[in-house]
Amino acid sequence: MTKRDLSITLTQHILRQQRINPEATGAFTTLLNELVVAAKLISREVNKAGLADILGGTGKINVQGEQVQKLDQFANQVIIERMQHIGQLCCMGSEENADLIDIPPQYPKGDYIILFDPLDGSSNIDVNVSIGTIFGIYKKKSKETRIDHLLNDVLRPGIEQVAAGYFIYGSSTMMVYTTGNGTGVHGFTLFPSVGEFLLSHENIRIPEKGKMYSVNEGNYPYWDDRTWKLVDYFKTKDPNTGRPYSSRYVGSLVADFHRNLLKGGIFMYPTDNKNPKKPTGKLRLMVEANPLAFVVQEAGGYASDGHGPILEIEPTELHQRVPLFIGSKQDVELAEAYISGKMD
Ligand code: FDP
Repeated sequence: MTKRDLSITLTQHILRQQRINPEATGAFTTLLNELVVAAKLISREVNKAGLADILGGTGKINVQGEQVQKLDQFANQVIIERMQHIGQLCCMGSEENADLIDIPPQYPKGDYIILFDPLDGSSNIDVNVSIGTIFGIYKKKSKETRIDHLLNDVLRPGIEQVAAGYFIYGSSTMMVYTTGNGTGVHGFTLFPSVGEFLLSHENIRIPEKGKMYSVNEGNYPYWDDRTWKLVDYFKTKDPNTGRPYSSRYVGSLVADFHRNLLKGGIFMYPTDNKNPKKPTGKLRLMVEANPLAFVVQEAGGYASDGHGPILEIEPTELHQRVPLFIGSKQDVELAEAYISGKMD
């Protein structure tokens, strides 16, 4: 991270990036700007959680089999409603919706696709712990416009994203995003009194190697031998390699990821056998792993499923789950070596 220049607003920054790209039409700028408006509305609601009747569950179960919180539902609705009318999207995909979301016929369609997790870390909403919104943006390849023909345009490796990032609703609200291709990862902090995101973290670089590991160790009995060895490695004393690492686990992916991005470290959600018939990771490839993998790669880090880059996985379904190892490059490469058996 280099300098703090609080005079640059997010909108100015997006416009500057647009000017660098001679093919840019402004469509993408419109898209990001509208997403920012949605996030400001979510941030406002998150900030008054506890005062307004917005805490707790809706009583519904989502496509992931999880309790839908009121704020989850609010965030999902706000993003869909704000984004559907801008004329730049051909469809959307949300963690909360089983199928792709169509653009209503009264609005024009465009070439972009946005996939998002409206409110990540829902189990932390009621206890005032940081939560976030994660997004990845793709450009349609085909000429299809009908929703039932667009799945192939959506099920693409994360490396094909044209932008990705997240909003974190924490001690302050921040947006971190990248458009890839060496443009860098930039962070903006929402100044509530001005209502603007201002550039606070320009060109974020993740340290090559960290001092912290983040994993839910309550899952220890459900892991395999290689995962045990990996986690034990981080806990073993060896001053030459800076071990033991410190443990930090918020249980909100965005919060754990954001800390590690700024300070260095590794976040892990390995495969577990809680469902012995189908051992799997918990996190979603399209709306969680891919966007954060795109960000971390641009910041000099790495994301792996334990066998290879997250960004190269060919998805087969919208709500596919993956094991995730993400953060400082050296730490994630080491995790990959353990999980793929190179250290056996
Ligand atoms: P949550 O279930 O609270 O929405 O994406 C799901 C997620 O949170 C991540 O934000 C978080 O990192 C992880 O699950 C926490 O899962 P565990 O409670 O199993 O550790």
